[in-house]
Amino acid sequence: MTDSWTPTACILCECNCGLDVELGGPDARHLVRLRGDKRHPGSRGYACEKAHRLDHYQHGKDRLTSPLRRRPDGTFEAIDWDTAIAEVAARLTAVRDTHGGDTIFYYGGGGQGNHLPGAYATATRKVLGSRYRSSALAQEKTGEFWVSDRVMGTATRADFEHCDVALFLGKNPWHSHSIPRARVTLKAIAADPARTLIVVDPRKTETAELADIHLAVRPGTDLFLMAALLGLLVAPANSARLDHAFLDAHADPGELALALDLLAEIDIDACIARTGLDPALVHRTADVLANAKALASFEDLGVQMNRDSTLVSYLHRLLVCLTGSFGKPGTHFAATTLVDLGNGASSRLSPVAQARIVGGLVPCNVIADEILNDHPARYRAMIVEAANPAHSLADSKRTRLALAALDTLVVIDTAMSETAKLAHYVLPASSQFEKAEATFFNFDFPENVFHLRRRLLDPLPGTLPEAEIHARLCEAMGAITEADYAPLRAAASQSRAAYLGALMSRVMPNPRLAGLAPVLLYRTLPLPDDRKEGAVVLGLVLKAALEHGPSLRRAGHAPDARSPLDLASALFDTILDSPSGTVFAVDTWDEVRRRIKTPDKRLHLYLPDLADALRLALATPEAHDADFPFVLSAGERRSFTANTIIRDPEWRKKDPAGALRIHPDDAAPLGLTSGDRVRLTTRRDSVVVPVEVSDAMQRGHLSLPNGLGLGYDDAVTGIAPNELTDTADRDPFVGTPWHKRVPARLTAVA
Ligand SMILES: Nc1nc2c(c(=O)[nH]1)N[C@H]1C(S)=C(S)[C@@H](COP(=O)(O)OP(=O)(O)OC[C@H]3O[C@@H](n4cnc5c(=O)[nH]c(N)nc54)[C@H](O)[C@@H]3O)O[C@H]1N2
Ligand SMILES: Nc1nc2c(c(=O)[nH]1)N[C@H]1C(S)=C(S)[C@@H](COP(=O)(O)OP(=O)(O)OC[C@H]3O[C@@H](n4cnc5c(=O)[nH]c(N)nc54)[C@H](O)[C@@H]3O)O[C@H]1N2
Ligand code: SF4
Ligand SMILES: [Mo]
Repeated sequence: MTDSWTPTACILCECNCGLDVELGGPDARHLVRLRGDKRHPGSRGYACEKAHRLDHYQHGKDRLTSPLRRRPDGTFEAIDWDTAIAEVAARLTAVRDTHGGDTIFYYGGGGQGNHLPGAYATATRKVLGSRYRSSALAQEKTGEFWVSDRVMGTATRADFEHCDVALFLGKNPWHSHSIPRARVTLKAIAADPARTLIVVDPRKTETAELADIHLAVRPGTDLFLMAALLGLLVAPANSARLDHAFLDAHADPGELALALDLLAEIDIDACIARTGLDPALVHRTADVLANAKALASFEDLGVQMNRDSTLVSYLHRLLVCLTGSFGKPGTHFAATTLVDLGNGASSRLSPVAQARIVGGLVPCNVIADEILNDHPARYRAMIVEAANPAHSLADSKRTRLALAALDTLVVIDTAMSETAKLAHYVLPASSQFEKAEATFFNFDFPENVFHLRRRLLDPLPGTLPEAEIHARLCEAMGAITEADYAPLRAAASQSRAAYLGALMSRVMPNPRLAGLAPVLLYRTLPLPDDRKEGAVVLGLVLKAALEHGPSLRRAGHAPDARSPLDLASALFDTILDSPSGTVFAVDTWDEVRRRIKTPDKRLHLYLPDLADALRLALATPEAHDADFPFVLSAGERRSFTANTIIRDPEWRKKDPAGALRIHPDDAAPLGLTSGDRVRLTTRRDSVVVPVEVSDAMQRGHLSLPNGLGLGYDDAVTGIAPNELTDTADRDPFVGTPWHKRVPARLTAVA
């Protein structure tokens, strides 16, 4: 039993707030007290209510403690690690040798708190020749990535701490966070009469309660709102409102003219009518946006998992550019990254469904289509790591069919997830407190933070960190031998400089070894036990030192470093020696303005395919489906939801059953009061769920929480949202799901 506080981080959302933890309980393995870590340079002591419940993650009853192999009758038998690694290696190489590496699909790689597994998995995938992959980002951000890449050559985040106008489009940061110290920042904006908080959400969310302007659009009409706002912004009387200096400096002039023509065509009144909003409020909002000195904006799932999502992303991008909201304090920036999580469009298509791959990710909604057919290029095997697609992909019933149709499904997880239950092999990972871990959600600005958390506890017996699992798999497949390790080990015994030299001269120029670098580093770089899995970070830091030298140098870790190698080495040492995280890059707004990375360094504001689709969408009348009069938002973030990271329902201090939220006028005809149950039916399923009658909802709009419906202790709590969704409901450009727009109906339960 120790009574000292040890630094770590929260793993429940992408903010990864620094935490101090006090261990206690049996074997001192429980996270008994938790508080925000003031030394963490990003979160600076901030933490929300969820962090206090992390022991429910560490001590879930369904933690896995042995590799499992599926028997022909569908039950599992425990096997030892040597057998598991040998058999998984043999089965995956057999698939590769028979059908080609392209038929081995990789899903996941990390969740909200752990991205090192995905980094190590690149070695295993390289050996297998597996090129197709996906993750949850292809359920949310790929439309925004695709548009941002075409318009600006980069994705952006925004500086809410210094903006005078903040716009949240389909986002409830009070609960979902995603910006550092969200509640502090939101309250500061709300309290300052000189700053304006604008929230676009059909619900009166906690964030909307704080807002100066709440635009409670009719669900799914954000495209019309954005069109109206942009139409107002470019109206001839208002053209002084555009940031002409910014546009003259950066935009392609011909395309700017075309974009302005496109926006000038918009029938503003008709668009406003579609949103159900008071026209005066929309006009006032346009005035606020036009007069903003610094606009920070964030689009999220309310629009990204909704119809017209990519078109909304396009109009949002136009708003950012036309108002010059890029490259100055309080606006958008492109951060220095250690790993580019999803930037970059690509011209690749998925092999069977021929769906557009953005940021290297196959659209989640076509994964089942890629498997359930007899096409020779169909995926035959799948590795799922730190993700739960049988629960998180649209249409769980179809996902289960697809996973069952695979020759081999290998799941690497800490717990017996819905996906693990379907696997041929389950490989038990050590928890995020039982190994060194980190994420690449590093979006702070101007000081960007990286936190390599140290191992807090010994691995639960029977489990292994992913780094070890991938190293063993690569070795078992015969892809790496002692002969590959020996020169690196020899160099390591001399000095860090010799080691980096060996990496640069022996590993990087050799395509076979370069692909295996994560495992080579893990096996040969001498590190303290509690930081071992951080080895791959040296490779990432080296790459960053080569690409972003000035930003890294400004962080001051190696003021005298002469070469990128010295810089990388010094920064890596700082990372190892900073248990609460460290600032790894410092940027300037001048530098940001140089990060318009389209091939000609210009903003491309007119995207012809999206412009045509916009014209069509604005001219298409609203369709009504009498069978499904309600719009169900399937997957709201609430006070105690965190995807499927914590499976024990006891962790949720509020809303234990995960109620369906409904407006009083919709509840009354069915005789419903809070706590009553109702039957909810969609095209894919029919379930019975308790309701919470709430004035925050709009009529006709229903909302279910995200991450419920998990099996635990032989019981299932709440509704798994994707039993209700349909893969066909997806964006036509990038295949993102319409989880916030599920056609539904309600009937009384006898
Ligand atoms: N507590 C908690 N926090 C989380 C997570 C979690 O599971 N729990 N998950 C993390 C993850 S993975 C992500 S991606 C983020 C997501 O963060 P958010 O995008 O903020 O999360 P949601 O609650 O799913 O959706 C946001 C809002 O969209 C609104 N919405 C629904 N329909 C529409 C519509 O038609 N138009 C508009 N404008 N809005 C609409 C909903 O009412 C909701 O308030 O949260 C992260 N943070
Ligand atoms: N209907 C609907 N569906 C949605 C959403 C929605 O709003 N509505 N939201 C979508 C979004 S935005 C997201 S981000 C996804 C989230 O869904 P997924 O990306 O599938 O991820 P998680 O639910 O976070 O699952 C994480 C898994 O990692 C495991 N795990 C935890 N720690 C470790 C570890 O250290 N190592 C390993 N190997 N495994 C570990 C957990 O046990 C769990 O099984 O869901 C998406 N699905
Ligand atoms: S859930 Fe997110 S905001 Fe809350 S403490 Fe954890 S990382 Fe921070
Ligand atoms: Mo997400």
